[in-house]
Amino acid sequence: MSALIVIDVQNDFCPGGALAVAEGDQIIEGINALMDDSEAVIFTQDWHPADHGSFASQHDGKSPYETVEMPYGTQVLWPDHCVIGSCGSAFQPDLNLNRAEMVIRKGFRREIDSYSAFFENDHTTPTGLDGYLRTRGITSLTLAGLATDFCVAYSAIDAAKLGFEVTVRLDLCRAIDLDGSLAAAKDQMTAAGVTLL
Ligand code: VGL
Ligand code: ZN
Repeated sequence: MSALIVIDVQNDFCPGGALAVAEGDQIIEGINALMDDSEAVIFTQDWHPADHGSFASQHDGKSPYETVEMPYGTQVLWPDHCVIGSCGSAFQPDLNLNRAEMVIRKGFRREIDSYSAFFENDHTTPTGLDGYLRTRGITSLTLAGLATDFCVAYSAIDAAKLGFEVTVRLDLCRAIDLDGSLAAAKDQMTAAGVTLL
């Protein structure tokens, strides 16, 4: 059985949002259409407390897109985004939510960020999605959403490492692309055995 995983198609990642991804809204029609061909549909939602450690605002003297060392490694600092319950954290209103069988929220612990739908950024703390998919007999995944080079890539690589057959629909993703991060993410996904379409 296969599933479509729609990654973080939220207001803050779309034009006008706090961490807007260029053309982030232009993938939504295609994602809605792809749901019609999908056996199961799962959404992820970036979901941060207002004092989340990935926010530059929580680090004196730091600006967005600088980095800090966290106990789990280097962390990019972001503008405040996807604050729990805010309008920015809501799904972009054009996204069809009717097919959502599961919404997995991530990044809700103040002290750790979570790009991947499977593990937080320590690569150890599970979100529970692996168990959910296995329990449902889902072995093949198609990923689409935002952002290609962060949450989509981290999710795709973790999924491939966990043994899922993974395809990323690059035409239905858009990237942040900090310092060549899109090219690096594509190389890492390919190396992990992810099919890029
Ligand atoms: C994301 C940066 C911070 C993403 C989430 O969805 O790719 N990027 N939080
Ligand atoms: Zn985030």
